[in-house]
Amino acid sequence: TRRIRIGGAQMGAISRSDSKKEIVDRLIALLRQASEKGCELVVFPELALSTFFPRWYAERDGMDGYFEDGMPNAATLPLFEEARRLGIGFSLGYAELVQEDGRVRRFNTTVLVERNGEIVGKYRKIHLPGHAEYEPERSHQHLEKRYFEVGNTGFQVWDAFGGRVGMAICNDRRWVETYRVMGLQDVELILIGYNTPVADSLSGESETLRMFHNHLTMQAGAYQNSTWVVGVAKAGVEDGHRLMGGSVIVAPTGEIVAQAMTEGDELIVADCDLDRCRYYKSHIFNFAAHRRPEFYQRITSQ
Ligand code: CDT
Repeated sequence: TRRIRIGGAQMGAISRSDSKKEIVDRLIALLRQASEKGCELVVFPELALSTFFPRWYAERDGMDGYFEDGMPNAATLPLFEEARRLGIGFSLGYAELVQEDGRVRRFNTTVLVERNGEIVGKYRKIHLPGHAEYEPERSHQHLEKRYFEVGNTGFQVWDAFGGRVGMAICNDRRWVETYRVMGLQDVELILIGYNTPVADSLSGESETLRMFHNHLTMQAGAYQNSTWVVGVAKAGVEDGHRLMGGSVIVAPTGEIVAQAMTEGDELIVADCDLDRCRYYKSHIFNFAAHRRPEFYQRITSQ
């Protein structure tokens, strides 16, 4: 078997006034807890180094203070060094500011760091939810389309941690294509961080229904592609705005094997045998034998 013990490091709220040092110290505390529990890989949330700033309207460059212009940088180096010392890998979501193609670009990004401290993968969020301009009819703004560009990395899969590892970010988890594009690359473990408001002022959906959708999408993605999925929240009340918890580790059967119970900093742990992906990949979801892509053209042509 290829068993890897994984920690999902759910974070509680980060408020606007929290310093980068305070935030990184919390990440390091979760990392040490994971190390004590024998984890080899820790999954941190989306935008784990700041409050969920897209809830506020400002100039497009007005949130640049929340962005990282290098990874690791001075603020996050202690996390990278501690992880290497402990021999634990991790994935970390953050707002990325980069000079690329001769201009400043901003992405909602996550990196995959191996146990030796090296960054082995980078993913930039593709499905950006919300809107680009202030919308007065909403009680909660969600301005990701204002502050981020659509990611340009595609959905890649890396050989890491003894398996095939992919990443996605928050709203990506609701889209079947996210999982299938990685499934077609034989993915065995998908790492997802999220920041999801408990309330949607337009739909009026209940908290229970929104949590159901959170789990439904990750469980279906795991089962239909025969892969482990680790979904980790930044949760709790950030400057008066409540984000859902419900972080989970999902087996290739679609079953939840670990789940967070709080909306604070909380580590969930599971032993994930990557060989458990094999059964469905070679039977009911044997893509080579059973897929009919000649009937799927609409998916990429429109
Ligand atoms: N961060 C993120 O992508 N959140 C979205 C909220 C959508 S409501 C506009 C999500 O899909 O969870």
